Amino acid sequence: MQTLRSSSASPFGRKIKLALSVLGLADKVKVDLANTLDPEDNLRAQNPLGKIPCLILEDGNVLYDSRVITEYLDYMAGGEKLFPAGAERFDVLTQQALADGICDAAIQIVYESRMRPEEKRHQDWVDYQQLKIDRALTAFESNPLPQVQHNSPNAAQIALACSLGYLDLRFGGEWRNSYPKLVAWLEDFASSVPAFDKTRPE
Ligand SMILES: N[C@@H](CCC(=O)N[C@@H](CS)C(=O)NCC(=O)O)C(=O)O
Repeated sequence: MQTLRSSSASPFGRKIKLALSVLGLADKVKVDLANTLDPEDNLRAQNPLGKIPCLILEDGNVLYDSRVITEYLDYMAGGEKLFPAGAERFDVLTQQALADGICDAAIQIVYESRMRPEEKRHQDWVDYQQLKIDRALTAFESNPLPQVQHNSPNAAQIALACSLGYLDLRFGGEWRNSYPKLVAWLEDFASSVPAFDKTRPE
């Protein structure tokens, strides 16, 4: 049995849970909750960066980060399920990077208030990160990803759904006021991919 180190709220971990579900691999992996802030958690021995998700294989080898794990799961499922073949693959990889970048920036904003005492917080830095999110959402709004057919999203669609879900979780879904096409896209994603609702953070 393989082990996924993750948390309930991690959007990057959620990507892996979705990938496992749509690829039919969920019963091959158990989830072991990780606490990234706890120095006693052996996560830091598994991934020196101390980040989740990471996947512990049966032979003890450890894979991280979420993009590497996604590639690995696609390989385990026979390939070309989450990434298309040929030149199109690079479009999906780039869209995946843009979608993940939304979460990278959102997490910086969350950590600014979680990790720093109030007097050390830097609003310019928060604004700088927020603009990354705004530009990425604008790009997806004006050039929407295709809708998902029959529970078979690609890696970029999974990443975008998880990033939007994280914005809902941490920022009260404020993005919904400005990006109507993305709101409709996410609704459609949720109805095509049952694991999206099942992996909603508590
Ligand atoms: N690029 C990484 C990002 C992972 C990431 O930032 N994970 C967060 C939780 S969602 C984390 O582990 N944060 C703890 C830390 O940065 O120390 C991936 O795609 O897996």
